[in-house]
Amino acid sequence: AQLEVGLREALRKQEFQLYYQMQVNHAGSVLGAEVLLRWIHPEQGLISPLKFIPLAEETGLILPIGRWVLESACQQIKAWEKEQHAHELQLAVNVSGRQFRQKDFVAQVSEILDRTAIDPNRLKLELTESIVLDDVADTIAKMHALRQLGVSFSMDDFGTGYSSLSYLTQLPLNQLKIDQSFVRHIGTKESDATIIQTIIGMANNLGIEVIAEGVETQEQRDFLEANGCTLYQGYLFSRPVPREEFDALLTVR
Ligand code: G
Ligand code: G
Ligand code: MN
Ligand code: NA
Repeated sequence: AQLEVGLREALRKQEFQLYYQMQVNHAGSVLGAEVLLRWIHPEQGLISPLKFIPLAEETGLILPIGRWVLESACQQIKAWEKEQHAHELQLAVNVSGRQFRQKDFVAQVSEILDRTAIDPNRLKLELTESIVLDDVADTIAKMHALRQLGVSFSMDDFGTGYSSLSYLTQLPLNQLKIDQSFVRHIGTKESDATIIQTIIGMANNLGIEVIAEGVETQEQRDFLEANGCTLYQGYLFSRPVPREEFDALLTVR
């Protein structure tokens, strides 16, 4: 309850901050970043989204929070454009189920894109399998409408859900994101290596990109590259960092 009271006030008090975790290609070039929400609580310090996102979902606070994340990410894209700095970077934003199911979700995104006047191709939305499966027809309709606007999609945590291959081919996806639980076991668990190879094969057959998350070691990265996955995200490259640090990392690279 204490946490809920704080969460209600957090937007108004500007206690949320966006962190950015770079996504790189095989050559190490930064192609974009995943946007990860952080709550800097005045007394408790940094609170993980693992703790407050479920509460935000339950209470419906995820709606204004999710909207703020989208808007802030688009403003960041605009800022990079203006600074002639990193103007080609794509930002991937996590979308929650309740947020995506809103009747006017497409209109909200459209309005934010208009207001911030960014190139919609710079925005990618991450959906999970459970969001998709919750209402496949609604998901497909919304994805098509958003794709019309120029927005792209990544399937987050891929391989952990109840993926049915039949719905996958119906979704206008741009990318599959291999879940870090599989990446973690590269070199130690043969079955996870097989799952990774299968996901990469599926992405190739669907004609879409595949990115691996949670890449922590050179060995994992090399295994992924050897198997045809050339996009990576993980601590090997960078932890999620605040905007200033992210800008500094870009400059160094
Ligand atoms: O960095 P990490 O601890 O950031 O994130 C923990 C979980 O919180 C992940 O599952 C991530 O997808 C989720 N998450 C992080 N930021 C957001 C956000 O802005 N919106 C939603 N819905 N989930 C987020
Ligand atoms: O559920 P989602 O995939 O959106 O969440 C991404 C989560 O993974 C975030 O909590 C982020 O901080 C975390 N993360 C990103 N890279 C790594 C990594 O290399 N190792 C570990 N253990 N976690 C990571
Ligand atoms: Mn994600
Ligand atoms: Na994920």
